[in-house]
Amino acid sequence: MKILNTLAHLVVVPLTALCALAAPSPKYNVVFLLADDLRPDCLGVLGHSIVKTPNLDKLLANGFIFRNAYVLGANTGAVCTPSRTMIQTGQSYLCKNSSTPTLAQTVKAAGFASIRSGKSDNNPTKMDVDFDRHVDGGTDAKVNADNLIEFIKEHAGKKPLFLYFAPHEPHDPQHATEEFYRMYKPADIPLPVNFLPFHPFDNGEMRIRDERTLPSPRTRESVTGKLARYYASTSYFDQQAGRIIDALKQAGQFDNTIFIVAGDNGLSLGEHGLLGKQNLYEFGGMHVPLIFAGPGIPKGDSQALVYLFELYPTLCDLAGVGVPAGLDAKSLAPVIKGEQPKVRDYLFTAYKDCQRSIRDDRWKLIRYPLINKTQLFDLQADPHEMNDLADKPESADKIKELTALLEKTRKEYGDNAPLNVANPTPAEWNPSLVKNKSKKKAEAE
Ligand SMILES: [Ca+2]
Repeated sequence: MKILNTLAHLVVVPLTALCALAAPSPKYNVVFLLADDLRPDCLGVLGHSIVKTPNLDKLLANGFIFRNAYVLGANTGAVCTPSRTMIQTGQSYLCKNSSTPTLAQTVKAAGFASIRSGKSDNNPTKMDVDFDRHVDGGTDAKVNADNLIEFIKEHAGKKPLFLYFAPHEPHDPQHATEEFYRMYKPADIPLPVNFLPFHPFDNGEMRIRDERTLPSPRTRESVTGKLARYYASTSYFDQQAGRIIDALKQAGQFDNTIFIVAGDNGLSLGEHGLLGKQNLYEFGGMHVPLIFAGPGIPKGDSQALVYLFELYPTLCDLAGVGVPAGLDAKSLAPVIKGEQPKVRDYLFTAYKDCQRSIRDDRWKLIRYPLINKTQLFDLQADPHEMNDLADKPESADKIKELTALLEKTRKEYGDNAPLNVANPTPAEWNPSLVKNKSKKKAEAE
């Protein structure tokens, strides 16, 4: 009997190992908490001095923070759409052909019981059908959290869980409950250090919806009022995330869960006189929070340049289900595990055909082809981008170097928008120009 058992052991182990190689099953649950338009610093755990996010702060206290995470770009003012599509595909939005599996398909093939509940507008909803359950719509994070909590109760312990929480908060019109609105008084909220009443030149997107959610020129009252609502809505997001965390604890699943907390795009709230996500400043459309926490993830704080959509291969890596081949996105697991400091030397971002940017660890160049304008910032000395060095004679070599890198990179990504156009328009811009143009348009209509 002893010999037989030994032989059986010898036979069984290799077969199990082969099965594991063919279709690795998840080692952990994965919970993806995606806020809508969450700014890159807007959680207590990230050092924000005003916003209150106690549930996420506790969850992420020993998490791994990526300080320099960005959306690659957008071909539409609704930056949510390409961003969420890139999360689902792991491919750049400039990529023309993709035969690689979506995140939902990978999750399904790995054997997770999966659900997504969240906003359906500006979201690649067709890709959500591959989750076991997708409950779209709603403008209240509580409803989305309820859907996930019900799913946890049904499936916990039976299969590994993949939960994708994607509510509308804190996107405008900012939604919260009274307890959170009361927490933030506009008079107590400072203006951004780089606040301006209006943006000093035409970046190609001065009249879009987001820029018109407050009157222009901006005032202290209007901007701090919007910030108060934004913080209230972020705290409400936190409360609902806390309910999901509690449900996992009650189901005995918390310690076995990898959490990813992120925003789908950034947002200007008075910085440079801007309000939306249609610009490439650090507090603009592309810079987002990205934090991982859970088993096997050390506490960390990284300056590595990464893309948001890299969360797709990263979660596959961390959960042990294998990373699909052929993705533009790279797994960040080697950075998280301390095996390498970075996955990219520089980072490219794009907005429609009017803005392009490239940055490295220190320097950032933004190019506005349609008005033939370039900005250069030293992000180490000037993280709020208040001191444009482009016109300084000593910047010439750096501008030449970064422009060449930008040109090379945009071609690598298959980006067809040139860095120079034949007939650039005047850069001049001020709020009265918008009013006059709006009036003319209204008269024409
Ligand atoms: Ca968004």
